[in-house]
Amino acid sequence: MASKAKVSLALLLLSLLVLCASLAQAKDPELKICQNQCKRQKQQCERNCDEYIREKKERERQRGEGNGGVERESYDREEEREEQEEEEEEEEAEDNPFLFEDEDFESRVETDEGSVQVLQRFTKRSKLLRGIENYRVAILEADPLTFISPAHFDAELVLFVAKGRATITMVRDEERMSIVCDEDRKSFNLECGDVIRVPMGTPFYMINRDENEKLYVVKILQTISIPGHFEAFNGPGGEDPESFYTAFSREVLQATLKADGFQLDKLFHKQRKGSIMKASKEKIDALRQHKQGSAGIWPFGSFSSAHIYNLFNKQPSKSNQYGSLYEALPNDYKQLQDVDLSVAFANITRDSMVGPIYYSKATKISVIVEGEGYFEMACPHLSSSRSRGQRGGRESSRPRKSSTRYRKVSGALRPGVVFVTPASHPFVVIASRNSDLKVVCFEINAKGNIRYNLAGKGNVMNKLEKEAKELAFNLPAREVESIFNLQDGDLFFQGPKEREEEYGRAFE
Ligand SMILES: [Cu+2]
Repeated sequence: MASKAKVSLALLLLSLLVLCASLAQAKDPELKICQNQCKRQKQQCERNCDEYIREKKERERQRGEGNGGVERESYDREEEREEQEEEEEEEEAEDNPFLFEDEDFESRVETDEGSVQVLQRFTKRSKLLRGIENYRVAILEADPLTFISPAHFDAELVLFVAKGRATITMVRDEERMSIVCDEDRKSFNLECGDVIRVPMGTPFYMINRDENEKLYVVKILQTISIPGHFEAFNGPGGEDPESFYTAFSREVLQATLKADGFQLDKLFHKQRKGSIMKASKEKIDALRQHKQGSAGIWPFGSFSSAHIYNLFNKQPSKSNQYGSLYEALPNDYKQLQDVDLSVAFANITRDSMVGPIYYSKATKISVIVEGEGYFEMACPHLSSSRSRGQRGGRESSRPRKSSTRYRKVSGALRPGVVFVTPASHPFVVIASRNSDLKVVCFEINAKGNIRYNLAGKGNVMNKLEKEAKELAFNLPAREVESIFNLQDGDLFFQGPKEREEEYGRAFE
């Protein structure tokens, strides 16, 4: 009996202790912080689950039914998995691995006022896109009179304003700042056609300063610290967007900011609007750049020359009735040299086409901004059995002396679609009969890149020696020449007359 009493007494003491502890805890301001952290972790976890399901569905879609069920793996194991997948490359590539649509984007920000959609990693789709695995594409849309919260990225960023009017403000690195001038930050008013680079790690924020028009910005990111991956780091914020300050322990924050718990709670728990939010006209007016003639020269860091480059402010590099090409090459715009990128905008007139061309060393990522159409590309990497099927009756049964075969890759183009034309792959882009096709292009490995025309003026075939033509085509040179001289246009041509079938197929 005595031992039973002892046990009950011990239990009583224990529960008293627990009670005291929880009472003490209730008073402790850290409880609230801890609860908030838990809440955030839970939200993060839910987000991860959503992402996992999306990725899983995506893989299932690519591999066809009955072959799904991919386990969630850590980033470390991703590499290993990718190596295993190399074996399956051929099969995977049977689909068009060069075309990306709405479902290939994931939403990183989604508020009532706007969104940031990020295209999946290129290597997630196919190993054939390894050459551009360090690049990511993102699209920002923001309603009129909105503020996009300050953040820095662990990637180089190049923005192209496809629609609307923005102001971007970058905050400068203090050390460099003291060397060159006394400004803490610089704002640039951006218009349609502007290209601007935000150097990696630079804190920046934006506004849509237009009262009526949506802002539409196409971004390319060159990932550096974790190839193929990038993250935004929000300093200002609270619960949503979460501020990275809140990852530090409370003691550290109190000591570094010399603030008490009450002040910290106030500072980091107010914001819940997400990173794109409405802003009053007065605030927008204060945030836009008021100086005339936009930015001028801002000599900090790699910003040693002009900062904004407007594609439409100079003559197009090619233009005729069938279309125009505007380009910002690394030589034109020094900001692009470090990232080895060129940015171009092609406006293909309705019922017209650009190409066939190929780029000697640049891989081109094209984002459709407006209009409809389709593209075709010759690819030697995809399974040859398909190409035999497509070529139908023309296929001879004679044994082949060269093993390289080309498959036609094609895809329907509409706003928001992204397609990739790897270096050296010949391609054409064709606008629909009803609308001009407007395409923003990022060309990776731009330094020393050459565009080779395969038809029309200056085409490569016409540049071969007579004897080389004869030997290579096994035809008299004049016959070869008479054919390659028929088209005298330059780069942009009249589109194909009969293409209902092709067009229909591309839209399937
Ligand atoms: Cu290929």
